[in-house]
Amino acid sequence: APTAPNPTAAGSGRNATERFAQKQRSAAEVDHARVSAIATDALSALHEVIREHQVTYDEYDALKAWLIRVGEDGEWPLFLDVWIEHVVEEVANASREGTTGSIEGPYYIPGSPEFRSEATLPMREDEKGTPFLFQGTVTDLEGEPIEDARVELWHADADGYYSQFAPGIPEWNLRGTIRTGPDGRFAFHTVRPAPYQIPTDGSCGALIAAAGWHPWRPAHLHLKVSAPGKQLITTQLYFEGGSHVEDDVAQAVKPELILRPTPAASGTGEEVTYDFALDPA
Ligand code: MBD
Ligand code: FE
Repeated sequence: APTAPNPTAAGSGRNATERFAQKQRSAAEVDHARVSAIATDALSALHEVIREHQVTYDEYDALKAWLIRVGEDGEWPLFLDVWIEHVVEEVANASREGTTGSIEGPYYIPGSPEFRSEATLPMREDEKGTPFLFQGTVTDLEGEPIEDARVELWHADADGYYSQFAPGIPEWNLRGTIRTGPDGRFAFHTVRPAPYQIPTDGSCGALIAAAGWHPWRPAHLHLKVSAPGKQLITTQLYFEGGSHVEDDVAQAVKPELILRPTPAASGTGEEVTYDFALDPA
């Protein structure tokens, strides 16, 4: 069973590591030539950095200690998704014509509560944050609406915490799945998330502090959108003018992914429309 969530780096890190281990299927067949080519080039790149910067034994030992600590903190999913995943995503989605993708990050949980067409995300009675209506249409590349598309949405709360990775938050808080109706439309009633801060008390936080970087991701929505016969797209959406939209620590912001919400027609909070176009499978 997953460890009880806890706000420390080791707490959320351990949960992310356990979640990843659960979703990871048994290893695929090994292509020795490809492993050799990639591993050789990765190691050569690192050797070149050592020469370029004249890395010392003290620095080499600091690296060893830090790598050991990343594992102890369970922060490998966080480290990889913050500093590496954006390039994997760039390569994976280079030839798509539909909606732009972005990284998944470490806090996705499959199987969130399902709704049809329009729903309020599971949230606490006194959930903090600006009420926010996020709606749109799922289409194919020709703009034809897709019925029964799945739109999965998960995001941090107004304090920047994710359910199942921080303590005291109901299990499916701010996580939900909508199946589109015949018109391809979906509408989520939620609240605006806060920016996300990488835990400062763990190994990733230690790297950030030692390098003099900042630990922030801009406020964001995470999405997975899919339909039969179409490619699933994983992406994120951001808010125009929000802090760190220009300098996301995870380098996962793209111009097409920035929302411009307006005051809601209902008179409470804000709303925005964003449409998704799915590539054929
Ligand atoms: C997040 O919320 C996130 O989306 C990513 C990519 C990395 C760390 C925290
Ligand atoms: Fe996130």
